[in-house]
Amino acid sequence: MRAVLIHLPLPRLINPCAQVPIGLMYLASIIGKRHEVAIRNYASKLTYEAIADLPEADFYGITATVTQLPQANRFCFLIKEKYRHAVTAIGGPGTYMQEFIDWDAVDSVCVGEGEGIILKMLEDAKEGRLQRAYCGPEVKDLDSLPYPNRDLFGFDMSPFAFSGDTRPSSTGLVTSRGCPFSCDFCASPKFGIKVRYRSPESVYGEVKHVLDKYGIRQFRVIDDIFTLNKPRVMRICEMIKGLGVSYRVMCRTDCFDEEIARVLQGSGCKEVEFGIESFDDDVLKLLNKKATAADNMRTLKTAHDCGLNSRLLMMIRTPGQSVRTVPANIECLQKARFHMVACGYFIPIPGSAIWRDPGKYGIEIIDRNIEHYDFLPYNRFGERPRDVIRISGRSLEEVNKETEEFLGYLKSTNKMHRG
Ligand code: B12
Repeated sequence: MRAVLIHLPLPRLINPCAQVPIGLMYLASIIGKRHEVAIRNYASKLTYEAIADLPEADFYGITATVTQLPQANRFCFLIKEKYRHAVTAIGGPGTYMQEFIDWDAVDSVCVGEGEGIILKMLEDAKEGRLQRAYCGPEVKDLDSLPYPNRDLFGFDMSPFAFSGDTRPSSTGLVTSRGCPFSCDFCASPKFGIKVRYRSPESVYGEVKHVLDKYGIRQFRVIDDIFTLNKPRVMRICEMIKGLGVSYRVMCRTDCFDEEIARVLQGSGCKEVEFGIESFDDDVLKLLNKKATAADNMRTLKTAHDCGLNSRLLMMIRTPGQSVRTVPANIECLQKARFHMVACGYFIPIPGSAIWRDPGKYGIEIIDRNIEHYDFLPYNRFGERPRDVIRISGRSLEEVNKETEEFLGYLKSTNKMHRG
């Protein structure tokens, strides 16, 4: 079988090549043992360019988040237009919402992790008995997986260079999978919260392999919460600290302390992305974030004092936003020490608790067409996302005004990251 795995065009992103899909690289390692496999990175291509480039194959696998599903549907349709006998499949976090799949264009979906099921899908496709949906079992022992295939894809731009250095000089690294928290704005609880860890030895082995084989020294650790298990993080940092690598991680502000910060910094970590969301405790509580504004402030100070840059991930227009929210956010940001802030529009992610029961969160979903859902306040075309929710008791005008005020403030800090 010849399989082609596809990373879709991301035409709205300003830096479409900032991150590569490591899930596809894992799948390529598995498929490559038995079949021919290629990965196509169309992140910075337009759809017609991607289709023109697409080689002939027996099986096309696309990775998609939920908001990419309409685009993935259309892409499958275009694949079938070009190669009439092509088999198309979609995987990734989007597949939990199968009501958005266009079954005229998509032959199959994989829900869950692909490594344990992809060979069966290919086998079934070969025998002409492909099922509509497959359930990919959770990989229990992450150390048993081969390293993601980096030969077929290449590298990301530097995780620290949003000022225009787009040279491919870094790679993603997954050291754990899953998240034990259940924030009500996230769909992850729907697709499994069981956390699994790789051993520090296995992580060290992959970092060393990337260094030795490719000479790449920059990493973007894409675990949901890298710092979740403190002893393990300490051990990983201890092991990699002599390797001369630099890296960025993601975590929560209530899973962080000074000891972790010092060890991260000493082992080459340059930047931590914190899921701040808001500095308004009413908002954090309603979103079931668990962390508080005080956690946010304390942790930003700790990171700064320990020599780590902080990248803040925030949301505006969330359920619970009141007249106090934007002033509270601005006041805290004025006091906090941070390096960069990325602020997204809240959207009710299909599958999340808020999507299922918006009334409980004091909002009305006024548009359930996910083609209109966009997180980015600044995309490549300078457009603002559409209004898709209404906060009870608040007019769209006042919320839009607050949004402009907040985005205007962020812009004035010169620390705003724009996608
Ligand atoms: C890197 C990343 C990106 C990168 C690359 C995306 C990609 N396709 O990999 C970029 C920057 C492009 C990106 C963008 C977005 N992202 Co993102 N991203 C991530 C992140 C941090 C890591 C993804 C990853 O590599 N995971 C590790 C690998 C091993 O897992 P995986 O990708 O899920 O792949 C496995 C399975 O899903 C499956 N699988 C995946 N694809 C396929 C394909 C086939 C054919 C098969 C059989 C199986 C299969 O097998 C893989 C191996 O087990 C995740 C969070 C996370 N920790 O997963 C969020 C995440 C995927 N992103 C998310 C979101 C919301 C977005 C955006 C919509 C946000 C935005 N601001 O617009 C955009 C979408 C693009 C757009 N707007 O145009 C959500 C998705 C939620 C959802 N319900 O869909 C996540 C889960 C974060 C979160 N919890 O909110 N993202």
